[in-house]
Amino acid sequence: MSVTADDEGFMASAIRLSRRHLGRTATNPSVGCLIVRNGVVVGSAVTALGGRPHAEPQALAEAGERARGATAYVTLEPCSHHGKTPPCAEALIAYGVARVVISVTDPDPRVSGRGIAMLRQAGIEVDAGVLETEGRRSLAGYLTRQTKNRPYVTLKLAVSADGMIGREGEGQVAITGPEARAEVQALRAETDAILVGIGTAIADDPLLTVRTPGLEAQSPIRIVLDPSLALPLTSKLVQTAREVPVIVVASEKVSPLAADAEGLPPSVLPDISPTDSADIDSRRTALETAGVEVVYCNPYHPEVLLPALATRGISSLLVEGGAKTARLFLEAGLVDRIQIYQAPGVIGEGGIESPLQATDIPSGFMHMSTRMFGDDRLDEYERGL
Ligand code: AOF
Ligand code: ZN
Repeated sequence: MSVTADDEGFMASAIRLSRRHLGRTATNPSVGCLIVRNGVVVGSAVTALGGRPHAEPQALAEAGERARGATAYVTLEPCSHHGKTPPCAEALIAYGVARVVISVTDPDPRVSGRGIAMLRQAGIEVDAGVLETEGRRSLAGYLTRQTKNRPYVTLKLAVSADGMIGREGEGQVAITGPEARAEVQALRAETDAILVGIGTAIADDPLLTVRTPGLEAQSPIRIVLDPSLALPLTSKLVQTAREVPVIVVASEKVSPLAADAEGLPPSVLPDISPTDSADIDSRRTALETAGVEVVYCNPYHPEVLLPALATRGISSLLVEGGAKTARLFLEAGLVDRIQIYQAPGVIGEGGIESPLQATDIPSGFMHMSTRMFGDDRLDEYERGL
């Protein structure tokens, strides 16, 4: 049997379902599964919060006897390994499913084609690669961490009509309206970690949490690139570090002068004054006492930092500011998705220029969509996975 339009329709539903637990199943991917018998969905599930149970056994349990002879639609190849749960491929076989339709094959070395082989050996018909582009987008964090050993990076910018992202010395300036801000909250909720530079952390004193009622528990880990540990103990980030984790990435070389010596352009270096190491040690102790985790890693080289974050299980990272941090990631070629909110208001005098305008998106990015949130226009650009 070949793949039909109905197959694509059910897979689209499975992908949509999988998105429900995005950012809440780490380090497992959020997978969607539908069991369909005679064109009717008789079981459906998404990977449980925390990553287990996997999607398939839950959908099969709902379908029960009706799974016999049915078709299963799964966004990721069913697992074949005995991990923390038994293999999903075995469950599909045991329930007597006749056909399995898969969007994306699993790069996990414990699975990687073995799930499909197990199903076929049991006489089950398998079609893989259905709506693969959409499936890969829904699994972007998982696939990027598995295959590139780093998180999937989204850069979000809110730009005024005159191309500014803020005003010098004024802290947080409202650029977008409430609808766009609500959408950003939803994006944070499905992301593992959110990152800002020390300049933004000091100037804006942001909280970086999810405040949407009911979704507060989905706040991402908050990360500050802070070479010389300048994050104030009175900042909102430090004050709330015991409720939502804060990681401060400090320079291994302590002094920003050392970074200068590495030949990095001033456009990516934060404005910090050199400090002596005794001072650094006492600040580290104070931050740790307040519940902040201090990690020593080169904050100027995302290509070093990102694998370290992946090793901690972070699959998706949202870079929210400021201009220097955005440039650092863009210049390293380590941005996978760009979201630009274009707002109608003008910042004018003293504006901080956006590191990126909708007219100079780096090559390799494809324009994916334009959506309106109130008066603000969101343009989304992605690179291929
Ligand atoms: C599936 N269905 O819903 C998910 C899968 O640590 P474990 O034992 O839970 O295994 C984690 C691996 O399981 C993960 O790397 C990926 O290969 C797979 N995730 N597989 O059949 C699911 N979430
Ligand atoms: Zn599984």
